[in-house]
Amino acid sequence: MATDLRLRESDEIQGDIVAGFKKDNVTLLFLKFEDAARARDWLRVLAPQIATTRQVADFNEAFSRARRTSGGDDPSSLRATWLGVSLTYEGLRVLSATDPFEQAPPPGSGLEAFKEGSAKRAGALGDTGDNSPENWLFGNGRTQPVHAVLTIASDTEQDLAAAVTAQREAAAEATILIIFQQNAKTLLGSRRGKEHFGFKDGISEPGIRFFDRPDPADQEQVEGHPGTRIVPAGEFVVGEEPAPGSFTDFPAWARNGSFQVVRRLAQDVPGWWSQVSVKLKELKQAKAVPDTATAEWLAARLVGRWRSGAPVCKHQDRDVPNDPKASSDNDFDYRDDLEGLVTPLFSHLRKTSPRAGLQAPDPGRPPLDAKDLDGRRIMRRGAPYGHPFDPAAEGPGGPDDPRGLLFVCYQADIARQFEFIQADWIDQPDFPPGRNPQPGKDPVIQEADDVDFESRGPDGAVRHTPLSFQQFVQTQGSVYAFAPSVSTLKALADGRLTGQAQSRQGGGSTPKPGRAYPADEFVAVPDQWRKSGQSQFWACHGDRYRKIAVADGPAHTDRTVEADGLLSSQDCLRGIGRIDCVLPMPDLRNPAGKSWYWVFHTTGGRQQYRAVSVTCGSTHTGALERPDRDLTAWGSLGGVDRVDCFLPVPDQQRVGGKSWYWVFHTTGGRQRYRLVSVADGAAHTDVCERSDRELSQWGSLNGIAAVGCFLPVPDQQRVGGKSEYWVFHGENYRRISVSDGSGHPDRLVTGDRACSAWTSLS
Ligand code: N7H
Repeated sequence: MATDLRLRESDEIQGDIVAGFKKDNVTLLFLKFEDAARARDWLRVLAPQIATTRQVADFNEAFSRARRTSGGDDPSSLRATWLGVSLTYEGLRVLSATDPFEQAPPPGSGLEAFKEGSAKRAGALGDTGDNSPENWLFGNGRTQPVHAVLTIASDTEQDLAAAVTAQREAAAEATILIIFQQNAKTLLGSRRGKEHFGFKDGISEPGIRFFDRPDPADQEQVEGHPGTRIVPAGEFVVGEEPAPGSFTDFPAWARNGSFQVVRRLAQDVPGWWSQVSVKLKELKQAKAVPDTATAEWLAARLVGRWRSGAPVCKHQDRDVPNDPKASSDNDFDYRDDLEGLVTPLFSHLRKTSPRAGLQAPDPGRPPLDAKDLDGRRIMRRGAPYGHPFDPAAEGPGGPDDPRGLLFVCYQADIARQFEFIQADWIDQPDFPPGRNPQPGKDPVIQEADDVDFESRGPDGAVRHTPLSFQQFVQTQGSVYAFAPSVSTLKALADGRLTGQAQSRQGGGSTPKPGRAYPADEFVAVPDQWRKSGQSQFWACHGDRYRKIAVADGPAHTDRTVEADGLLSSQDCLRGIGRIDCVLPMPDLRNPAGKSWYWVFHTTGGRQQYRAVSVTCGSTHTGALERPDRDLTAWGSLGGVDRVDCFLPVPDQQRVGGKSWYWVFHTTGGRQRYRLVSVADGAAHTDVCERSDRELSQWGSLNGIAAVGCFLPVPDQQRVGGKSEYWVFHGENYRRISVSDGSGHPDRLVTGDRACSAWTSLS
């Protein structure tokens, strides 16, 4: 029977929840809406840009495949920038103009936790004293409420910076305040994959039913990840099969969403390590540890894994830093170490995920099984922030330079999952329960003045050495939010909490599936470029086209000049179901009153192109000049599946008998661009001048999965050495500029807006 992996195909569930962005560079923007209507407009533009599970899962799979074939190196050509958004209870209320809960949420439920927000729950979670909300940088519940958290994640710093700029501009346009910006970044070099105390992180994550491939030999484990249990998807995605005993009475708007906890946890690295040395001395004096024990030895027991990630339960004496299998080993439990003599019961690993081997409080009963803990897992998506500690550094890297963990986790139920782990396990000295002395709190992240270090004395008896730990992790901000499905985001953009978002397509023809409505391509009407202060274009969409005009001037007012006509009504376009793109022949613009074009279209499953001409004058009569040819006849487009659009290089048109173009094409399911030239003359010889680049390398196109088409801003062509274009993608468009000269630097002029802002395209 084929494995059901339907969650991989989801265009509803946001991409960070089950697939995971897994990017080296992350920024979180904490936002406050000042004007509900404008916030909805912002969300309408944002929603189609949100990365879905399908997109992220496909990318991650392609990345892993490329990594394997290159012997373990990261494929630098595969880059992406992802967006995710979550809303607090207040944020949902502002957008929907209603209380998201028709009735008060059940006491003790995750919905109640979400409604109250983290600041109200601080006392119960150990966020007191220095950790208390009054010291927080965001989410303190009093000043500047957070309404939304925007996650921007990218493979490179440059791509991230461009995307953050674009999102900050879009927020400013919608009068949205940025309360706080939190950057995070994977540590580099030998610290890659590690958090600031120096330990490898992100190893033990749950597997998810209908997303992760089960091992054929054991359907309960993820293939290739022994020990990683597959748990019901409802533990993370509302509406999916829940873990037994879970809360299920969620409101309809929560379906396919997930609740998110975001915490800024500052880490005092030198403080924590010097404490480890002090405690080691105490243990040596008490003869509770071997004489050979080092600070690394003790630190590994506090965490449960060595720095490399190797589990202490399998490597008791020393770390194995060059053993990749050990450092990603998740195939263990604690059934043979119920007392915690190898991996202490207070270790961070056993406190946060007791696995099989948790002794039930009732001594007569056998230890709990791993599945008994389903419903208590979290999907961790955090990353370190700040420079790594360098004892010799002043400023960045120095002891006072801020650093820590940007802790992010997803779950269906904040109370049963994150809060339970934090309050009932980490912060509970009596967990695991029923022991005397009690094991104590988690000394890695909490103040733990009551830790019981167990060891076996020379006589074989278990000895107890009390230890007291100060806290070197401080909560500096916390937010509870909800990452809705794409449908709910769209509904919220229309001011509603549920239901299918209204079609934003307006009147006119029904768009064809596949390409974006409203415009597949714009073609400048040959003799109507900047005439009497306006320019005319044919806007092709689906099987139709219409004529529109765009006025010069700052407002660039647009209007429809001629209503829709069918492509098939033009003899020269007969047989074309939809136009993919059109390239005017560079040296045949208006000679003898005719202009020539190559028209690219996908018919019969393959892209082809034909040559047509259009006369100037009032009738603009078209003629077929050369019938269809296969794309393979165009040498510089070798290997391309489908050309989506051409952008003429502004200062390289008919220079030295050649014109240059950036060609945006979709090949292997992904859009990239290459540079080609076309020579003047009957043969129009073409050359590929530069091979493919990823779309993410074009800074001002950041966040766009595929460009639909470009429309030149008529009165901004080569003005002050720059040319401006409207870039249409999906249901949105943005404005960018491209400078003349080497490198052709580009810049985002105006962030995304909905295409519905164009009167002529409705
Ligand atoms: Fe933890 N650390 O460096 O010690 N964490 N954590 N965590 N944590 C884990 O197994 C760390 C925090 C969990 O399934 C590892 O992936 C630090 C909070 C869970 O066996 C390391 C901070 C919460 C696991 C760290 C911090 C959790 C886990 C080993 C704060 C929940 C999986 C790597 C600054 C409320 C356990 C790995 C399992 C693992 C560290 C915070 C939960 C090295 C420094 C607040 C569920």
